[in-house]
Amino acid sequence: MIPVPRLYPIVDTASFSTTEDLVRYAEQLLAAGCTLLQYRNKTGNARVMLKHARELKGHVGATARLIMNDRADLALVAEFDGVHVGQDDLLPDSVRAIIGPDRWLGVSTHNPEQIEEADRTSADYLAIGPVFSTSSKDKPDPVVGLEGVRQARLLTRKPLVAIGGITRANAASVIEAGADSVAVISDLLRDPRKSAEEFFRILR
Ligand code: TZP
Ligand code: MG
Repeated sequence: MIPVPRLYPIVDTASFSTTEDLVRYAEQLLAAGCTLLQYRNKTGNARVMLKHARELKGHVGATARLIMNDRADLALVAEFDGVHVGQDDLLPDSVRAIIGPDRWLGVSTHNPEQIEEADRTSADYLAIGPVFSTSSKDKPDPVVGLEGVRQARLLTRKPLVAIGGITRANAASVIEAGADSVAVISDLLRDPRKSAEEFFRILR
C-alpha cells in the first residue's frame, strides 16, 4: 500500500502565467510540508508540459513525489514518480505497462461502478469526486457528496483520494467520511504555504 499524504495539491497550469510562477507555487507548497504534487495541464501542449515538468522535477523533485496528469509518456520523459488518469485516458493497466511496477498510478472515478472497476486494476490509489461543486474542472461529473465518499470507502481498500470543491472548511468532514487524502486546486492558490499548513493542522 502506498503512503498517500493527507494533502495532495494539484498544480494546475490554468492558474499560472509563467513557468517561474508555477515553480514558485510548488516551492511554497513544499515549504509547508507537502510531499506529493500533481501537475495538471488541460491545454495539453506536450512541449510546454515537458518544459514545466522538467522545471518542477529540477526544483522540487528531490523532496516531493511528482505525479503527471493524463500523460504516461511525459511522466517517463520527465522522470516523474507517477501518473494520474481518468475515465477518458488510457486504461489503468495499459498505463501500468508503460510506467512499470514502481511508479504510482492513480485513477479518477465518479460513481460506484467506476470504483469497482478501477479497484480490480493495478491502480495504487483511487480518486473519487467531485465531492462538492467545483469551478476548476470543465464539464465536471455530478457531485457525489460525502455520501459518495462513504460509499467509495466501502468499495475499495486502496488509498482513497477525495477531490472537488474541498477546502479547509470541509476537509475534515471528507476525511471523516473515509477518504485518506484530499486533492485540492483552488483553496491553495491564494496563499499556498499558509493554506497548506492549515490543511495539515486540520487533517492531523
Ligand atoms: N477532478 C474532479 S474535481 C477537480 C478535478 C481535477 C477539480 C478540483 O479542483 P478544486 O478547485 O479543488 O475544486
Ligand atoms: Mg485525465
